[in-house]
Amino acid sequence: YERNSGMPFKQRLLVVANRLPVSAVRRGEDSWSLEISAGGLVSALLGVKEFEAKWIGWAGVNVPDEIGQRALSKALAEKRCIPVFLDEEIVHQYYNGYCNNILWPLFHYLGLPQEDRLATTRSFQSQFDAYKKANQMFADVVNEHYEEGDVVWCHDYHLMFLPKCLKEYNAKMKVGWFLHTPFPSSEIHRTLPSRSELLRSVLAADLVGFHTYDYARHFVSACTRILGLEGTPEGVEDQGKLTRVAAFPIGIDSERFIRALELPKVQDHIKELKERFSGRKVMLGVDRLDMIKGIPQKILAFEKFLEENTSWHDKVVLLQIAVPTRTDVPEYQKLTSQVHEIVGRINGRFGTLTAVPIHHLDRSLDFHALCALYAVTDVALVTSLRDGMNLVSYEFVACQDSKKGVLILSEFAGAAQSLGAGAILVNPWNITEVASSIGYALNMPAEEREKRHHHNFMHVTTHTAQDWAETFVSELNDTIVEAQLRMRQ
Ligand code: ADQ
Repeated sequence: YERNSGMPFKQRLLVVANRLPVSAVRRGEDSWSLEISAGGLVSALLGVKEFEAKWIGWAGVNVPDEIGQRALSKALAEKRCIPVFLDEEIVHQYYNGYCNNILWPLFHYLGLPQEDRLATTRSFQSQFDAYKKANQMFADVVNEHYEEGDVVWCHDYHLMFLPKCLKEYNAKMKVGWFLHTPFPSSEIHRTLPSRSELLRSVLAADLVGFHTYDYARHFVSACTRILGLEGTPEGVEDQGKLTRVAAFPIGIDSERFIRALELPKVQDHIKELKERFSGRKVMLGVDRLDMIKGIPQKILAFEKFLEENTSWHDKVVLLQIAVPTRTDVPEYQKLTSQVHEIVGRINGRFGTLTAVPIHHLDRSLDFHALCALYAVTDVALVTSLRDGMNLVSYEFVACQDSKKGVLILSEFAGAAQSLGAGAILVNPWNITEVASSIGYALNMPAEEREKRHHHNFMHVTTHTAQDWAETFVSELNDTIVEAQLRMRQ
């Protein structure tokens, strides 16, 4: 590490997230091939020069044998990653069960699972036990690799129990926790059977961060109403111990997108797309195929727009790119068929022999193709029913500096709080309102488009992912210093 190499000292940062930022494929008994998957968090931390970051998380594969585990750990070490090995049963109960079937829908206001309520209630406790067990396994690995002075940054709803486990190992460990989803109103959180235990575990952290002030406020209210603790302007206080709670809105590595647009490969894609859709305005949706993204509602609003605006029929196309996720879960399979059915109906109704109004792709696009799509888009449609932030809206803005397209954005995405002045904000449940916003966006005069775009572009390029990570970690360091000063007083 830097501290032994004579180079300037860099603080070590242990980033703990459910998934490591790599995909691992086993090639033989003791050989693995790894590919870095550049999500938002990875690019945020790649840009942070002040810290020496290491990742701790699950590699996404079951490795039951010791030879395989040793080989994978060795290969991952070269990418500064440390694996947590989870067996299939734990993954089923902790990840598929408690995280994705209970916390994810609840935090997005979709409630606890409705179907087979009694079975859910019965399996709830075993899933929560597995959740705690998995979090303890993460804590064991963190503790094994921790060195005094390290900052430990825990991420997301998968690891709400982790701060408590870490502090039990070492009360002096600097622990921060950040939630990437919304934190719901305390009235929603209180329906969760394990509501108090989870809140108390998170409160063991020194700093707790959310994308928006609303989420932070909901969290503080949950602690005051459910746990009876005191909320202060800084956070939550429990018997003299303060947990700092604050908003840290994430951003993107905007430079990476802006630079990509100059690449010949991306320029070629742009040219092809422009030819393909010449004479038509392009509308774009890019989402994981998840209930929270409001894809059926978006497509129904587009249908209403077509119904009411016959003159636009062959002059506009909606490209909806939806990456399938959690494909083994019945609700997600149902959503896929529902979206296919609606798209088929609308294309049947409004298509001609030569053109269809909606191109729906069930797949992920590579980074360069995605940048090109963002660049040729006239109107982006982000209609999440709830979304912690929504980085697609930021990526679209970053790629639009020549076109100055319009962003239609759900008021229930965290991004509405930062891009609200430039975007057209909509209630995604109100299909009539979204349909008329589509019309407004398509007809918007150039001057208004430029003004709106300028506002958003300034925000996206000055509130980057790197700023986000640096602000969180330096706030965590300050929080610890302030706590030490308070103790001495
Ligand atoms: P997500 O729910 O995954 O993230 P989002 O913030 O939009 O949502 O990020 C998705 C990422 O995946 C973007 O970088 C986007 O480019 C990429 N992506 C999406 N669809 C794609 C496709 N079809 N092809 C290629 N790439 C695609 C969670 C929370 C969000 C929060 C982030 C970060 O749900 O609210 O903003 O974490 O905190």
